Amino acid sequence: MAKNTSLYFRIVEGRNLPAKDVSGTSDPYCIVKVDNEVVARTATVWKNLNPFWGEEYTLHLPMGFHTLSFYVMDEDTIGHDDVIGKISLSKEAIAAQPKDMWHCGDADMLCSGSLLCPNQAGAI
Ligand SMILES: [Ca+2]
Repeated sequence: MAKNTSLYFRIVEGRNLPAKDVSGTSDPYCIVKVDNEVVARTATVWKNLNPFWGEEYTLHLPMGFHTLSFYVMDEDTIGHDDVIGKISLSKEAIAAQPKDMWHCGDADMLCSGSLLCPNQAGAI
């Protein structure tokens, strides 16, 4: 059986996001990608530049994954959604430097996470 790594994290909130709509606001949500696969999506907070998501996830990651990426997106009812900010973290970076806040381009995004390996004691 293949070894898996579990990642627990919370996507808490965004702060002072840039406005992407002509109305002077944005409709932010987050997506999470492992390599190029979307594995999680938060709810959209409509017309809010300081959105609170407060969502928790536990992902089962293949041992061979390379990067975990967070995107803050602006949902649009017409046309393509815009990217507000993005951050990519390597497996090594997540293991070595657990952070309370990850900066996403222009956006401050408050997340916390820990990478857990079930075959070892505690977090790696
Ligand atoms: Ca929008």
